Amino acid sequence: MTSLIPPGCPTVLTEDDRTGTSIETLRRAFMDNLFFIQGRFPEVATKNDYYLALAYTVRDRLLLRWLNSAKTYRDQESRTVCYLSAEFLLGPHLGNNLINLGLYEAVEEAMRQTGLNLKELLDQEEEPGLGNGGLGRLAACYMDSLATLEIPAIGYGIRYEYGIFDQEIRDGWQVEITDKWLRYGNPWEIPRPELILPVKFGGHTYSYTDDQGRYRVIWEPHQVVQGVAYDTPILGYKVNTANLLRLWRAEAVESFDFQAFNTGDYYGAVNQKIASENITKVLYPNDEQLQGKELRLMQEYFFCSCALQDMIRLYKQSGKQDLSRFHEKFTVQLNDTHPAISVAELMRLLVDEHLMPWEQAWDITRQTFAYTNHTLLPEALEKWPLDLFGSLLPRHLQIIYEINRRFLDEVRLQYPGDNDRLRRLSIIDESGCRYVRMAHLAAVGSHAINGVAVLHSELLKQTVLRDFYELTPEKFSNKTNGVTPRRWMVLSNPGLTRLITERIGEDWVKHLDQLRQLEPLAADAEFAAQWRSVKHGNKERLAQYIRDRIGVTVDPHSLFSILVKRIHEYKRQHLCVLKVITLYQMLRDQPHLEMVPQTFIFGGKAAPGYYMAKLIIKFINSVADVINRDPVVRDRLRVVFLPNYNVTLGQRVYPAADLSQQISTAGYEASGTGNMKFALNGALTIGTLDGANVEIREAVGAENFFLFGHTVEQLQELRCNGYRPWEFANGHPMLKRVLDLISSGYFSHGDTELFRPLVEHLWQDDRYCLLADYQSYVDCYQRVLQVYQDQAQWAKMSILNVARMGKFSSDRAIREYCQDIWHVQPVKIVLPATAYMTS
Ligand code: B1H
Repeated sequence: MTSLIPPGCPTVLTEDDRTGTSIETLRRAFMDNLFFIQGRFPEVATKNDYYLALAYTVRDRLLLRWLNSAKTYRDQESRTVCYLSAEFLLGPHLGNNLINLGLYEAVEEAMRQTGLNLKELLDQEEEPGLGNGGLGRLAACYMDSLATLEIPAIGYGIRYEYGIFDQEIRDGWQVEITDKWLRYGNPWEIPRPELILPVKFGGHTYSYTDDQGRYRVIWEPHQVVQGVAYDTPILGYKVNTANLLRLWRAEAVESFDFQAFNTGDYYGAVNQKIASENITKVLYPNDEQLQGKELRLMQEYFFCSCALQDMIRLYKQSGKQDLSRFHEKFTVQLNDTHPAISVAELMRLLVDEHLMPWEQAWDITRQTFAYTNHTLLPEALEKWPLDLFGSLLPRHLQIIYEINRRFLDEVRLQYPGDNDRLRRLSIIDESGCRYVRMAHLAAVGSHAINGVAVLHSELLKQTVLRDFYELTPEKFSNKTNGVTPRRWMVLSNPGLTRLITERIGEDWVKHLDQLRQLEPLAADAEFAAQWRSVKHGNKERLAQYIRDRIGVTVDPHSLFSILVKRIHEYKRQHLCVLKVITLYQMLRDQPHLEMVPQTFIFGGKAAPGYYMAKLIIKFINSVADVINRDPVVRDRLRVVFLPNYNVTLGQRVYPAADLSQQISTAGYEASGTGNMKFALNGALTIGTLDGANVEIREAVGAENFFLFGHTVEQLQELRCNGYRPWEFANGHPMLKRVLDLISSGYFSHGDTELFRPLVEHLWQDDRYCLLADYQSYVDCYQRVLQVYQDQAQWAKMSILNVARMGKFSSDRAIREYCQDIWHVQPVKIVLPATAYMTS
């Protein structure tokens, strides 16, 4: 057993205020922190003071586990997973840490005894929005599962000063507000001002032969910045493992350049400082759209260099000087290509700075890295213009050329004379302007490559990485995404959690497959009634939130049909709006038509520079305005756009959904993870055969899933024959009426211009085939409404969905990564019997 307590040190056995978990101790510790950390007494304390006092109370309990984990890993020299990601979309910490510590109820009671309401304190926390959407949230779910499975792991990323912008809606349009998440301080991170690493940019290289006859390259940078580590503990569920999330902030090397000051260039020195700090100032808000900005490349290189230098530092701490076993200590996962520059950086560190022979360094590098691809969208595939790349990272460009030269030599051996193939495989794109293709760098430099759902992994092999697949098929595998049931069920849906646990015990939280024990209960009328009542309660709470937030009243008895995710044309939020307008037309045509009352709820952010996406938001809001005002349809149809969709709002929304809309064009959504969160909370899905929808449908049974739309193959055929969207529009009277109504200015106060770009694009080009899928979507929706009228049947399907969704736990996904790619084992963390020491 490891202990932080030096042998022979006297210890106290009483429950300590920093580690104890009784209600009384928690209450005392909380007051202590209010006094001595916040410097407040109750009469003047604000809610935020109370929140921080509680956060520090919880943090102490985390730190105990974290320090023991760190010490154990160090003592045992544990093999460690490093998850490199430009985004970690964590969501609020407090509630999650209480769940994972098993202290939620105790703290709730301690707060009650203090006259406070835990829920209100939870609401105080500003979520760290250090990600755009699914990719960043996946990294957060994986950190939770790694800790829960007791796998030694470090998450490396960027401590953006401003995360994803806050969205406001003004006159129906999105307005972006800077996310000042650090404004009131961040109690969950521990700055490590002494842990700083230099990162070089620009300048030039020169080479020479050293006195031992070795060819050496020196990189003389134009600029050096320093990375400062900020550490956040990530605790597993009801285990003592707390792993490390280490985020880097950029600083000027000297906060005050005395030399410049003395020579009179004060402002030059100030500018230098600002330029350095700009690197980690703000998250690029472009989900799936490469920006090609120099600062973005600087961000990527900055955090990768810090991460790799840090790993080498940790490796050497264990007394080993020679880096020949680096890949045995660490396995590094590249979360998409954003950290792909790591391949060249590790080569540089090994070859240039640690004087390792190229071949050996390349061996280690390839055995260290594995690469996850998250998208097939051409506009998201990272490539950097050669001159930009070379001026920022001159040494890396040389290294990439050398990697490429050796790689293409191997390809030549396997495919003599096949120059086309060489061109397609090359890390350098030479067609027109020359680029570095980051996906190729990642693929060449990794021993494993995976997609994030079965369909996506197959398409990856057939399209974007086809030539790589032909070259090294053994590297490829699929790892279907998953989500953590701790945040996405236990924390966000306490009612459902209680109901499930009453029936099947609590093991399902860690072994989600056990939800299957609910299957027989699908036929149990009493259970179904309880199930429905939990859902209804959740819908009432969301309805209340909607009323408070945007002043729209929605009926919790209506069908809640929800579409929340980033706004993107391929995700087809506007297809759903076409459907809404169709329903509206029907109700206008037949004012007394009996129809299931429905509430359509939308939410999501658009990239600030993505015009169409912003227009779609305006479109949703404009349609909502007209419909919600129309007395003819008002009690049967409501449309709501919830501003500022983020993790916190997701936690309110998923538990309240009846219907989950997963309606992307087949072949475009790599996996999706919202689809899993909805289904795990008892929503039924209407969806296309895209991403993980395919596997969700297989798991829950085709009869419990509302399928519509063209398949990937059918779309391919449609396009091969020349897709003519106008034929679909003209061939469907209802669809044509809907499009004409929009064009007439009906939803834009008579303005016929406003939505013209949207409608014209659909008529003429319709890249994402909305019109081709419209009929099938509308028909499918009719089936949804039919089933919904039979509430017993709906409840049964909902229970079966949850019972069969166990596969989509991130624990399952992480187990697969551990077995097939990382080859790591769990390490048990044992807390010392006495948690604290006295002198
Ligand atoms: C996903 C991204 C992404 N795929 C570039 N790609 C970004 C690409 O800032 N950028 O430059 C940011 C994000 N995000 C998503 O990953 C997929 O669209 C989802 O289908 C998938 O579920 C998720 C996690 O695998």
